[in-house]
Amino acid sequence: MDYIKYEVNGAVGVITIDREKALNALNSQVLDELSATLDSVDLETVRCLILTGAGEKSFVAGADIAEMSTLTKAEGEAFGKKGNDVFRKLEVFPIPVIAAVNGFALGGGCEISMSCDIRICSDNAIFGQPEVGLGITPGFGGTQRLARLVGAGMAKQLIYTARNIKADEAYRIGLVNQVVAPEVNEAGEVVKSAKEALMDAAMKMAGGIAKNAPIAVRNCKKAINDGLQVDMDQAIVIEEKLFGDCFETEDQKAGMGNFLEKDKEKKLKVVPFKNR
Ligand code: DAK
Repeated sequence: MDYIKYEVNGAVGVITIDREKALNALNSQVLDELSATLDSVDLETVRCLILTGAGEKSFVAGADIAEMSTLTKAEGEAFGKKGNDVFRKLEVFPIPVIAAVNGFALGGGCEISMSCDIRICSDNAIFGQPEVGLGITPGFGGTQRLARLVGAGMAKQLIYTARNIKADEAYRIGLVNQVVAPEVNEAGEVVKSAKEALMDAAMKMAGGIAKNAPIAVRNCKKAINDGLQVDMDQAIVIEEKLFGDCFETEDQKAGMGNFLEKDKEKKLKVVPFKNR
């Protein structure tokens, strides 16, 4: 792989988009490599993924404008489909994916972060959908996912004006779950850079998710994702089925058994998930 790094740290996998010279912009090769990396994740052992960009300056500065600039209509559609397929793969990936957004998350960068379950960002992060300034619409799901995350009115304002927003505003409108500042000592010296502090926070959150019952966590992701696509009557049925699916698993027996034993010290016994 030229542009994607994948490391596993215990039950947490970290995918890094590593094309720093172009601020990690998404070209076809990056998208192909990201797709192949997701296919290679060992779901028997990895329980949460973190997606980030290489360096301190940029998460992903968008789709690759140089590559897109000469596309025909048909090629543009094919490029859009390539991106949408990978983004959708992330969105419905069986385990949670946390976007650790370091710096610019513009256009396709904002869109890929929105395909993840949770976004946390460094305090220097910048989000935006600048496409209308480039003569195109957001093409990797931005019109759909931004509206679902922050509401139609705010999404329309951000997309029509192509205005970039800083981390604090992204937090205020609910686009990100957490903003992480660099760590400074009493003398005001930076002891942990924005990126290091961000990755620590992402690892901490991922570790917290990974220690919970994996079948239950997966079923929660599916229930939320699938339930949001249908009306409440159907959504409740989706939840019932996924709730029922947790029973008779070792996780459920151990988790409830431990509680009933009143053994507070005993940790939930989490068994490796078996693909079904
Ligand atoms: N694509 C290609 N290269 C990029 C890039 C991008 N999006 N962003 C930055 N780079 C490259 C720069 O060209 C530069 O390369 P060199 O000149 O050094 O070779 C290098 O990264 C460093 O960038 P700058 O020199 O510009 O760095 P600055 O600090 O001055 O500025 C910046 C940082 C993030 C403000 C600036 O680079 C910038 O404005 N970048 C573009 C941001 C942007 O507009 N992103 C949205 C792209 S549009 C669709 C499918 C997908 C999409 C739409 C439709 N369908 C097929 C329907 C998605 C669209 C987008 O994502």
